[in-house]
Amino acid sequence: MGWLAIDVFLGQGLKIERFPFLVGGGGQEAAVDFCIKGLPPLACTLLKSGENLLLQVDNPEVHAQAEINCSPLSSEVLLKKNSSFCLQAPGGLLFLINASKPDEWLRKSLPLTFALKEGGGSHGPFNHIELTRQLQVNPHWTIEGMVYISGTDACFHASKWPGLVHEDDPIESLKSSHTSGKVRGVGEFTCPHCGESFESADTLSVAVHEELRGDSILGPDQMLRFKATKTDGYRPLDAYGYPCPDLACPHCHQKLPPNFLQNPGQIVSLVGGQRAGKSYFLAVLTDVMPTLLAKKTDLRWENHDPEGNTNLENYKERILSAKDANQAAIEKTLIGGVTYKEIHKGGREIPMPIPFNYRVSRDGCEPFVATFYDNAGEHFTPQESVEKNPGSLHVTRASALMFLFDPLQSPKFSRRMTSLGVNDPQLNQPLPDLQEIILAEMKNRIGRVKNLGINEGIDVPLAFIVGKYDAWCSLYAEGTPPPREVLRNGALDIEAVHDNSHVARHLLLDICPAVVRNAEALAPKIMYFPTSTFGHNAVETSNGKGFAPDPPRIKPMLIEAPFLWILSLLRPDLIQTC
Ligand SMILES: Nc1nc2c(ncn2[C@@H]2O[C@H](COP(=O)(O)OP(=O)(O)O)[C@@H](O)[C@H]2O)c(=O)[nH]1
Ligand SMILES: [Mg+2]
Repeated sequence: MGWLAIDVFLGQGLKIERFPFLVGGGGQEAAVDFCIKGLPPLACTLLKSGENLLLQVDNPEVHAQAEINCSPLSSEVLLKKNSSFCLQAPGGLLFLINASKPDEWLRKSLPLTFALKEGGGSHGPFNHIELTRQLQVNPHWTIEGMVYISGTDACFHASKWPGLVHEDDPIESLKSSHTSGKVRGVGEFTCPHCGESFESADTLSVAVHEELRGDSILGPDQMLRFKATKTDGYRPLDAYGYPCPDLACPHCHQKLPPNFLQNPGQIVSLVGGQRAGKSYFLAVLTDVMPTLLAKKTDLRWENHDPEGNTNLENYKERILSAKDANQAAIEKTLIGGVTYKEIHKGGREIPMPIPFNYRVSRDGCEPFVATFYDNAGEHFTPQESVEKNPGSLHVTRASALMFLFDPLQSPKFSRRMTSLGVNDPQLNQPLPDLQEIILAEMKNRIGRVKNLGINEGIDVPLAFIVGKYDAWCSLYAEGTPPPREVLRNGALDIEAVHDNSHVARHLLLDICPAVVRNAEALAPKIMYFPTSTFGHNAVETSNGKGFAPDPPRIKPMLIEAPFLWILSLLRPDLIQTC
């Protein structure tokens, strides 16, 4: 057995091995055995009394204000063995505990975690940053709450928590910004979940030990997010000494993708109207890329964040393992559907699209991490204001855009198809064609954030995908050669890309020229890509879920081309052009 003295706020502790044991702020006025900055130079003395401790407070100023486990203090208190105490003195908190294995206790229990009790409720556990944050956002807890050191009876009044600083004192709040866990909302990194910025030093760690379940933002089932103060040399340690490899955003507390600080990834935004085919496109793209790149190039396509990508991977499994179109029909991506998640942002919960991260790499090269989002189409329309629903703001941070145009929604395309006798089951669906509006709105949103002039285009590449080629291919004039393969000898055949683009653009200019003009005004660096996700006409389901592919017949056509073109621009060292 042995007694330990711990600075509650900093989470640093010491075995009490010699007596008398002096505790205080120290400095020139008093040499102390244990220093807690902020306390008067000498705050208390500890003497041995058998296995108990005798706590003496001689300083009248400390005596008048101090409390022990939330009760007033007499000048001498006997601290009985097998127990724990929190001495709250002006300027600091001292925790004393009698532990059976003091060294092990220090190793496993620091930094401390806390439970907050107020009214009938109990909250936490919190680490010291979380406790500060909780008291800031729930000021009434500061008045009524008592804070218990987790796993013990030691407690203090929440109002005495040293992390609470007066906001009107700029120097104090600056000094404390390091320990209070406040994040400024600026920094070189942007969270792929909530879109808020932060510095690498602001990231939180995700606790591993089961006892550390419960997070102030994510709820009681999730592991605690905490600001790490100890590491095992390269990984942060949680309060139980377990290494914690995962990092979380300091704003929304969502887990960041692996290696985020070394390689935060680049956003490739997929934009398009409702029912354009975005969800199928993303699911099938992530399915074909690993095999295609392995077969035709020396590149690897890997699932960069298996945990974060779960929903998209499940989605994909469901389509591709389906026996027929009825099973393969996927729900329309609703704001709030499976590719969305409620994210804590600006003090409320907002549905935001989940970032899906995939990685392209080759030995000896820095991998390219692409972040995709599967937005609901209505997120891109002007009615859905970004202020209220910021789920589409990733387009303003994107390194590249993919606009998925659905010719079957364009009345002009439908008329042309009908006049040529092309009869696709998806024609004449009662959907308003909002695609021109969406393109104009993209320009608006990006322009506002990037401060672009009215005639100024964005400087990121735009892959204009003309989807569902299976349905409209017969609109190409007689004798037009079919789109060409874009991978040749392990490289991107840029001539084939240009040829395919030229033919598709020509057709669009002929049928719906305003769309071409809008797209080119948005992004001068543009290329057109005829693709088909299914490679065959969609089948009408018999269960009323609309249209779907016939899974065994899925044979995508050129679905890889837009991404490979983008890759060749963003990372010419990874994929060469020929
Ligand atoms: N013919 C055809 N239909 C497709 C293709 N890709 C998607 N669709 C159909 O387009 C509709 C909308 O697809 P979905 O991916 O849900 O669109 P989203 O709203 O943009 O996510 C569905 O009925 C799909 O069956 C394709 O390559 N060819
Ligand atoms: Mg969708």
